[in-house]
Amino acid sequence: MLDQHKKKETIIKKIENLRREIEEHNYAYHVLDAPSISDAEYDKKFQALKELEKQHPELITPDSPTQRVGAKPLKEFTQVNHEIPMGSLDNAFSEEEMLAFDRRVRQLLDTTDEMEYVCEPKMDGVAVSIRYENGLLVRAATRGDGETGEDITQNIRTIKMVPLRLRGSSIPNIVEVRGEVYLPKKGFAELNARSEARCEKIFINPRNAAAGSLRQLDSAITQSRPLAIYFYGIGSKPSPEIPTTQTELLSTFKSWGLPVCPLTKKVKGLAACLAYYQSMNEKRQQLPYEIDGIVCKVNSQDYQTQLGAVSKRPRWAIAYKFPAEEVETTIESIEFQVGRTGALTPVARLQPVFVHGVTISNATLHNMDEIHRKKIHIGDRVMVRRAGDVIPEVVSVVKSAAKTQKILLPTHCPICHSKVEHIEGEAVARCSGGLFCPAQRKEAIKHFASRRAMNIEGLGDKIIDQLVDTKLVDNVADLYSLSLEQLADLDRMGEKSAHNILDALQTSKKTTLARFLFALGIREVGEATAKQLANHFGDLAHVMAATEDALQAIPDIGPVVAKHIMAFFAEKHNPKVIEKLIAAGIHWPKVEKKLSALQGKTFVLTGTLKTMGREEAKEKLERLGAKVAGSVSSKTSYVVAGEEAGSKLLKAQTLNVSILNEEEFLDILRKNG
Ligand code: 5U1
Repeated sequence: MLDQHKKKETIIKKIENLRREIEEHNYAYHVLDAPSISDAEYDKKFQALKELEKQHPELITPDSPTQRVGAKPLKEFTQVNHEIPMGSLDNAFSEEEMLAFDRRVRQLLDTTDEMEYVCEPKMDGVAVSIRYENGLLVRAATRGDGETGEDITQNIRTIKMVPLRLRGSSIPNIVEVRGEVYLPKKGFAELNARSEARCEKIFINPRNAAAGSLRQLDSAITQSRPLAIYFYGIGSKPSPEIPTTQTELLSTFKSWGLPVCPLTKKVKGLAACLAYYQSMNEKRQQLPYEIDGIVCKVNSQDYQTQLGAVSKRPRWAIAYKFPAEEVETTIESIEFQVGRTGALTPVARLQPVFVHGVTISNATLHNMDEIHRKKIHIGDRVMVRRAGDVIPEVVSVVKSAAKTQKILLPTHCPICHSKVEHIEGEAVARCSGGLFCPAQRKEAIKHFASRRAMNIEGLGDKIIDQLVDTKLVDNVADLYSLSLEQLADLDRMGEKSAHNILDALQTSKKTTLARFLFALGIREVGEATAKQLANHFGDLAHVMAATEDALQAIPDIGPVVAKHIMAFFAEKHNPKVIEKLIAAGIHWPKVEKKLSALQGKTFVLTGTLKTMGREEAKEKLERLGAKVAGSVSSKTSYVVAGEEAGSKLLKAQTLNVSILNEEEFLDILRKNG
């Protein structure tokens, strides 16, 4: 018995030692950037640990390096509310804008001293927030809309650079750390090469590839992508108190085992920030990862607190973006693409050019007016611009083709041959085929299935093209009656992928009214308008029956959008498709109508408020449904009068409009917030 006990003790010790050693090597490799053993030796230790754990599964702990993958694929991601919202950064694109930033910072802090800044490369990746409790990684979430993200814990655990347990002795009980997950250039090129060989989706840039990898329901797929991370911020107020400067915060991160970008630099004054920007712009081609600018932060956290934030954008930090990349190439031909609403977009097919790891072979020409304005012809040498996620565009002609060929707008749709309509005064020409046009049908279905709409995972563009071409799907409702055999028979589809799509279709049936309205693809109804429609009317029947006046009562909806909405529901075909979708099982929770007491009220702000700026006050009021006007009239509900209020206050008194002082105004915000 005693012998048995001793044996077990030895095994426990062995396992603990192996884990400690592996963690040490991970730390040396990822945080200190100083590998301490060869890959082969590392693998040997890892396999030894795996073997011991296999023999003694009762000794497996969640922070063991072997436990990065293993959880079952998820059905869907759950939502996470960020205790402290995940803000975003203001952008600067010129030295003048950086000058204005520095001036504003010093003005607000009432100092003429040069400011101490920390400059960091701006990783072109995906922001995440990771929570550690008593040192153990317990949850990871995407940024989402800043307030609510998605729980991607399983996927974050697969990234070797993310410690499953924090190191060191001074770890807060609870701490949320924020950083950027990215895909190094080499990993991106390898991933795309693999995808191409398997005829799978090619990612347009490393950021999209990183985002796509984090959005996998099966963490084994995420693990196969060589994701990396750098940490840069904190998302909770940990106790004991953490450091008082950004540089100290980053050093503390390193001591906890969290990797921090080694190119981060503390500098004094704006000129040094600008020099850092220049040096990064020169270095970026050689870096192993994509950066799209630098981030400049006020170092002192005391100052950061004093400066605060406006609309979740800290006033103490700014992203100084690199200019868009431009390359020269030749236009080989021009085609017209037909979009969801029938809009014809001229697209230039280019002699392929390679920019920062991405091959560009198409660029948008926007519309015919642009072609004429820029004097573009087939065969021209042109400059093409690629900026972030947007589709590359032709900027200008460098050298005209020897023999120019005029580009003409087709009179008939290149896809369905319906007449092309060009309404006087509108830049866009449209195919008049409506849903008869396969291109419009395909685009409508792609939009319906897209992530922010019905989020039908795996139903990619190529599959939708095939479904429409083979006439299996005519409208979005047909998606829900597809069979396993029909899907499995498509090109490059196996039974497993077909199963996954059926599962995703099933999952998509549980949605929200706002998503459903957005998914319908009504012209000019984006996500924000769809949300407003859902909140305002509360149910689908009321949206469908709304009059033009009722629609225009919503702040963002003017006569044009109202007409598009009415026209959509008046088209005989559309209510029938909606009926079929509901019959197929699409449902959503009842919408709690969020009619604020301030809905329909008009405010005018005058004078200086002590507690917030004019913009902030305006935004707070608008978020509560109020309108903010620039001048007082008899229709004004309230005038908020700060210090040194002037003529607007006098006018309010003359017109007998209710006047609020700052205290009363704050009270209204509190009661309705
Ligand atoms: N490097 C870096 N990226 N980045 C992004 N730092 C950084 N800081 C951010 C964001 C959104 O936000 C903090 C300033 C709150």
